[in-house]
Amino acid sequence: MTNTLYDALIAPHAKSDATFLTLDDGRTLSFADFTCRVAQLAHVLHDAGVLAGDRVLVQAPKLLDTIALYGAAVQTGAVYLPLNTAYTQSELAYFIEDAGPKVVVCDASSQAEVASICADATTILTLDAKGQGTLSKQADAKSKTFETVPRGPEDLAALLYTSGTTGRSKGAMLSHKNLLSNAQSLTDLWQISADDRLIHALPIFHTHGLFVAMNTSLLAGAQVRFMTAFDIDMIIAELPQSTMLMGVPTFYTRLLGDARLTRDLVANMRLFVSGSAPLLAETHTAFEDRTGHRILERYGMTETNMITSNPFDGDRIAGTVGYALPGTEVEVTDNGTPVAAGEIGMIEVRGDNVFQGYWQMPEKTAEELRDTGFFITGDLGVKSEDGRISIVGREKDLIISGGYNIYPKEIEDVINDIDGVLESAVFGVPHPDFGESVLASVVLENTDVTADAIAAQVEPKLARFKHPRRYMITDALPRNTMGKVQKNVLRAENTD
Ligand code: MLC
Ligand code: AMP
Repeated sequence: MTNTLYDALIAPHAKSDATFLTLDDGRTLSFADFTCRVAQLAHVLHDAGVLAGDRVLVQAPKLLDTIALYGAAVQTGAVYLPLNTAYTQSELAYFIEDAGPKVVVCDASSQAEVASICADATTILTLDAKGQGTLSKQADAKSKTFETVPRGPEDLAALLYTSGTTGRSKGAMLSHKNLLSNAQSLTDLWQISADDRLIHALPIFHTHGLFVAMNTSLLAGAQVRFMTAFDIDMIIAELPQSTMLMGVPTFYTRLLGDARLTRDLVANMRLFVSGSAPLLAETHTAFEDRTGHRILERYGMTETNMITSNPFDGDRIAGTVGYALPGTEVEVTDNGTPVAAGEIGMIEVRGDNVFQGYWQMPEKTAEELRDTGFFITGDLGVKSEDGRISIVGREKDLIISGGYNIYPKEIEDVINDIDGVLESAVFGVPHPDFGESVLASVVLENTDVTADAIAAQVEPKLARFKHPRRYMITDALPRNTMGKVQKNVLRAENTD
């Protein structure tokens, strides 16, 4: 019996004593230890009645059991659904209602609220920041072997929610083949091997930290220094004995802001990868000047996994995201028709990496995924004569702050619902640490609602990183002759 992802990522290492994970407290786990923990957690899921295709929703801190639970979900044939720990209870309620999970893993403080939302057949398990809770406790008592549930390449392995320009989050359905094919391409291209040691400081509820970082490490049998959160002191301490770092641009601007980052410190490193948001050319250049390393920038999306990468051997050009990954086609189009080299168009992508559609949203899927298999990314780009892609803008109204995607529409909907608010426009402005940050311009009805009162009503509804840093009360929003709000005017008139 086969299980596409489990057989490729976990089973081959089941008897390996080689170190896999090193945790913040200094504990190390071999690949064999990890496989045993995955099996124990798989028993917990199985005993909760999880069957192939059932969703396992996880809002938990970045811990050994959280990443082992990903493996356990794969081993039981379930669909892993990780969520940002910053999401509020009202955001969490939406995901539970939409995905209908069989198991929810959350902090004990959310348990009662989660229970009030879930269907009766859902099992709720807890996991707190110290690794304590019913999930771990139950797992400790289980057998360290589990009979893997068969799953094929087309079966779903994960459901990752991504907000949309219409305001409602959409669950991107990712199959075993989507994830494995991308991990294989990246591992080959970046020459990841059992000799590598990756500094892992990204969250594991998004594509970058979960799939790009963990799937490639598992596939290659590489070591992972698994950090609970981004911590500049820890990263500086780990650089001398590591070989790879994967980060969002904020990682690199923060490292550059630290005088301890020197050529000597990174003498053992062989690869720095950046993605999830645009890396400024000046960051790329400053990093090379300081360390001698040219950061390798790649481009991806939740729906498509990784799409392009700068070459490992060859020119890593600042301000470009490189070439289509092997097995992935990238076109730059005008309404689906490829434009000439050097012309701006919509980036579209096709390949085994492209998702299966949005969970229970066939009309949204049809809008973004063409019958030909090409996915319309919403990013605007240019392709050079030799196929190198540069991203030049976004057609979608999206703010990327520290690598987190923030859709203005979602925030505008919450602000517009407040009594006394007529309308609002949420937009991004440049920010030195996060790349972009969020501001809101608000028009009131005939009332004297204050900016503070608006902030107080937004806060419980949306995760902290989405909160506008400032609310500007204004008489009217700037509009063009078609009546469309001109966010470029708002961006030009305001700074963080
Ligand atoms: C934290 N805060 C943010 C923020 N991160 N605000 C805006 N944008 C962000 N990204 C706020 C917190 O709410 C808090 O607010 C304060 O900053 C400090 O929180 P923190 O947790 O201590 O922050 P820090 O550890 O410094 O986090 C910054 C960060 C983190 C850059 C390390 O945001 C991060 O890990 N980003 C990576 C996101 C990621 O993995 N993206 C990949 C998506 S996949 P206050 O006010 O309470 O103090 C994808 C596809 C692809 O895009 O191509 O990869
Ligand atoms: P997400 O929906 O969280 O998966 O974010 C995907 C979006 O992040 C893409 O559509 C791009 O807009 C953006 N993105 C990812 N990588 C890069 C990059 N290297 N440069 C610019 N934008 C990027």
